[in-house]
Amino acid sequence: MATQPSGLKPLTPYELPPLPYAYDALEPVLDKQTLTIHHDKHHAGYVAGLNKTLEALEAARKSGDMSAVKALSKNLAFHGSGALLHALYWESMTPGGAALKDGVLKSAIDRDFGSFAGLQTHFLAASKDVEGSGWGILAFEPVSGRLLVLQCEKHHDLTIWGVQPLLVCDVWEHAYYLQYQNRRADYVDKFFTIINWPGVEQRLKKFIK
Ligand code: MN3
Repeated sequence: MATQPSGLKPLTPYELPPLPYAYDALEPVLDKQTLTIHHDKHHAGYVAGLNKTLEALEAARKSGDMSAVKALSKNLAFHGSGALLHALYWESMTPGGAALKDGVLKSAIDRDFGSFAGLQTHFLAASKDVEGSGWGILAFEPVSGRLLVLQCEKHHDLTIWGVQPLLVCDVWEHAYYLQYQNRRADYVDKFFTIINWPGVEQRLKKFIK
């Protein structure tokens, strides 16, 4: 497909990003089997669902039959958010964890949560107490320029428009059940020990220099 006169690139389907480390690299916090199924089956499923939904919407526009727009719009939000949050989930972790250093993220955390301990308390509680399946999310809200902890149900409920997620903890049972069974709180506590804080800061720096 030729480049548009405006310079816009032609659209391509969404792709499943490769896991940024080996499947066993997060052991013992997350085992190889959990990561393999989670990335290759669940995350891949959301990417495929997103592409399939976009194709169905295109076909609907072409045919003029928009009778399925409600279901397709729901699928777009669900699979689209699922695909994007999973990509960020892998980036949120690194083998052994990487500590938060002095810098803009630490300063913003101190300003918005009182201290790192304040953020930790809030983030852990929000992640552990999600009703059903969902996510704990640390996000940047660009209108006010503040950090927020959000509690997300499914992949897309309970958000605020325009926020940029910086750090996400998947608390769907598929993220931890093989290893932790019903002990979601144990998984969330362990997740917190392998966060890639310099990576979180890099994402924040796109908004705060
Ligand atoms: Mn998941």
